[in-house]
Amino acid sequence: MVPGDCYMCTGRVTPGRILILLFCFLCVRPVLVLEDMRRTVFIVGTAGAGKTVLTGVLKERIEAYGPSAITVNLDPAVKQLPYDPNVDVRDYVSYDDFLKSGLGPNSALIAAVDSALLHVDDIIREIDEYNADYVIIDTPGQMEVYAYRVGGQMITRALAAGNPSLVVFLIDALFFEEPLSIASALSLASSIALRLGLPQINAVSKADLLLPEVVEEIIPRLGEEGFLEGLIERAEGVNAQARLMALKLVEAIREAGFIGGLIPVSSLNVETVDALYGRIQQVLTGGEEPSAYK
Ligand SMILES: Nc1nc2c(ncn2[C@@H]2O[C@H](COP(=O)(O)OP(=O)(O)O)[C@@H](O)[C@H]2O)c(=O)[nH]1
Ligand SMILES: [Mg+2]
Repeated sequence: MVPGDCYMCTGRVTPGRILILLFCFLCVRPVLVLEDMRRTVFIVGTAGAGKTVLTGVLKERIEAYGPSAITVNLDPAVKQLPYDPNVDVRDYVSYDDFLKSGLGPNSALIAAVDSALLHVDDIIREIDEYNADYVIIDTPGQMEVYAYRVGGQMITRALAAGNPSLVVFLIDALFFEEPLSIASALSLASSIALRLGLPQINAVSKADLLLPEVVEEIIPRLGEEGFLEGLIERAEGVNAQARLMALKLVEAIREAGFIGGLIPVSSLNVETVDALYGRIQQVLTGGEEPSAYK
């Protein structure tokens, strides 16, 4: 029996798996057994984009399909959460203590997020103990404090190390009110991809607030060469300099392959969250069936 013929030890190597050398008890030869490992999903986006609400809903939807999922709150300043986090940065750092020490709200937040880095080993140990299939990470409300500071970048690297990870970047539905805002949202999304250096799914959050034509005609066509450019060229009330800048920006983002593939998500509509989960599976398993767990 040649390796691969045996039904016990046939398997493909995918990024979502680790390899363990064992002996197959049927064909009695060393084989690689494929074992699923945890997958980490960072939810990132501008303040108020819906990260926290989506974190809780995504966990529920993943579990509805069978895999186990845990949530990690990385926002030291949040007062109330709509989900019960399995791991909570507030157990390690106190935003209020930084405020009491005399720092202003922004400086206290920066200090709290940066000092979370000192506890990243404890956070990882807690995550490990759950042995969950999915780890969903809710990042601080103000994206710049997390994604654009070295502390947040290092925390991301530490939490992503050794397991398939991706970023879900939430573009608030508000950006879809006019074409120049869409261009600026896409540039924000690409700058996050540069900062965090992980595979990224760009989602338009609060999709329930989008006009039907945005969901049906604009979002699906953004990947088409010239489509967003046409919207920008026809946009009213825009000065020539801003229009030119938006067009140049779109050209650069398109060349970088970063336009298109946006997925509309509403935490109020489980079908859209399921579609996001399907996309997450696709990206993390290197193109396997999105519905592998169904
Ligand atoms: N309409 C609508 N509102 C949402 C949705 N997701 C979140 N929100 C609201 O947007 C606000 C900010 O949400 P939150 O998750 O705290 O945003 P975060 O700052 O990105 O964590 C809250 O008032 C939520 O109730 C959504 O899918 N649709
Ligand atoms: Mg939040």
